[in-house]
Amino acid sequence: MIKIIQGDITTLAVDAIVNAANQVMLGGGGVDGAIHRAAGPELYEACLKVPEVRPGVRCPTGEARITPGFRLPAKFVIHTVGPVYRDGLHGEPEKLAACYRNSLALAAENGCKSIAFPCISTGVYGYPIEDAAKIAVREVEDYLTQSCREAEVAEEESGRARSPVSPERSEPRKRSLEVCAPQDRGAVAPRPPIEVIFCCFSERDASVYKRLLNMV
Ligand code: AR6
Repeated sequence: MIKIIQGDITTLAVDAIVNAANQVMLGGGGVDGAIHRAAGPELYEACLKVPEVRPGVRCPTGEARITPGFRLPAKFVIHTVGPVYRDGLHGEPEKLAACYRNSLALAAENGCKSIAFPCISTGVYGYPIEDAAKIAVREVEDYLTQSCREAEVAEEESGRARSPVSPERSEPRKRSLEVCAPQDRGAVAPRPPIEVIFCCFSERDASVYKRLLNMV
């Protein structure tokens, strides 16, 4: 399920809020500063403990790291680093998409059932809101569609295990499984369903998301 909220992400009682951080991951301005202030100095200490992948880089652009939320109502903070926007032709769309995908994957790995995203990269990093929101919506919708398919397949598989199908029924069932899960997922567990909130600071940003999601 997708929701749009206009307001301050630090007030949301969800399992995880996403921080639009920088590579050093030790705080900054914008939503990053607001999250560090609300979470308290423990968040800074926790970020310091995230290992550097190279000097001055705890989280490369497009990747994500997780810490507790400390004094926030949210259980976790997922820190991700969006791209600095140049002209959209220097890998920015791919990097921004990776932020959403990696944050959702990290939330799922940590058992989160709800996650709130700010409009990553659209402040100091200058990504045009219309373009950034399209990417955000696409990635979240893809993720939710995929997790829904995986849940259907898991249910079908457990149903089959409970009541073995007769040979004449097995063919159509197999075909429907193929429709649901075109790629070979092996024994990977289905992704748990997750509620996704787009938390927009401004009314204008919220209206962009509402239009993209046909909520106006
Ligand atoms: N709740 C929700 N959204 C917010 C809040 C808040 N409390 N405060 C700001 N926003 P930005 P970036 C919105 O600049 O562009 C930092 O210094 C804001 O209106 O925070 O990814 C980091 O340390 C905008 O829509 O992040 C990095 O150096 C969105 O959050 C750099 O900025 C993102 O704006 C990251 O830049």
